[in-house]
Amino acid sequence: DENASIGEQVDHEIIGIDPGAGIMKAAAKAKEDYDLSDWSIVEGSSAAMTATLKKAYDKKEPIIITGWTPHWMFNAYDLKYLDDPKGSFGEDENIHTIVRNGLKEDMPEAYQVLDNFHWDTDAMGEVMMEIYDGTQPEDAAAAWVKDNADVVSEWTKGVSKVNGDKIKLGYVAWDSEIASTNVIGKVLTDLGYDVTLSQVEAGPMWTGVADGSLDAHVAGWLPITHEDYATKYAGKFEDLGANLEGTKLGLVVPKYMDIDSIEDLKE
Ligand code: PBE
Repeated sequence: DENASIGEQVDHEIIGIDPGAGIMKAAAKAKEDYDLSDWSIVEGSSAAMTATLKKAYDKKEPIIITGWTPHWMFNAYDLKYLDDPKGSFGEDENIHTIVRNGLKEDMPEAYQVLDNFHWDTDAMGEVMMEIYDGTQPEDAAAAWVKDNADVVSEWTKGVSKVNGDKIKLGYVAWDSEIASTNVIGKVLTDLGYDVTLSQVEAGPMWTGVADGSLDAHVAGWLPITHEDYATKYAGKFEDLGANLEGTKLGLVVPKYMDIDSIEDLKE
C-alpha cells in the first residue's frame, strides 16, 4: 500500500543481528532516543539479516536493517544510512586487535604479527566480496594473502617462524570479522602456527580472551560498540590498537525507499 506509513510497510520491524552485537545495543538506544516505542528490533544473525535484505531488495520491497561499514552489502546493493541526528549509533570508530595477557611472553612471534596487523576498508572489502561471491572464507583469505605479499610482509617483518605452536583466535560470524580473522589466521598458519579459528558469540569472544581460553581476536569495535565488554574485562586483556580505521554503524535502507532519517520512522 503506497499510502501506508513506513512503519506499517515494514510491520514496525528493524531487522537486527545477533543479540550480543554492539549494534543491537545502539539500535535499542535509537529506539529510546527517537521515541520509537512501537518498533521492534528483530534478533537473528548477520546471515539471516543479509538473506532478508536480499529477498526484499530483489522485489523492491521496503526493509530497514542494522548495517555497518565495512560490509559487502554496500557493494552488492544500492543502500543508504539513515541520518542519525541524535547520534545514537556514535561516531566513526576503529577495529582493535585484542590479545590475552601473557601472549607476549608465551608467543612473541604471534604477538608481533598481531601487533603489526593493520589494513584498510578497501582491503577488507576485497576479501568480503570474494566470500560474498561464493569463495570459502579460508580460500578467499589465502588468495588475498598471496596477492598482497607486500602488505603481509610488513606484518611479518623480522618475525621468526615457529614449529606448530597452537594458537586459538575467536571471532563472531559478522561478515567483516569472517574476513579479517581468516586473513590473520592464514598469515599465522604460514608462519608455522597450528591455528584454530573458533566461532563464538560476542560475549564469549571477549570472555575467552579475558580468561585465556582464546589467545586473541581482531574484532574489538572501539571505543563505543564493544565498550561494555572492554569495561567489564578491563585489565584482563591487552589492546594492541587499531587494525582498521573508520568504521560506521547505523540503520540502513535501500536507496529506493523514500526516507532519509531515523526521525522519519516516528509517525
Ligand atoms: N558489528 C560488526 C559488530 C562489530 C562488528 C558492527 C555487527 C557489533 O555490532 O558488535
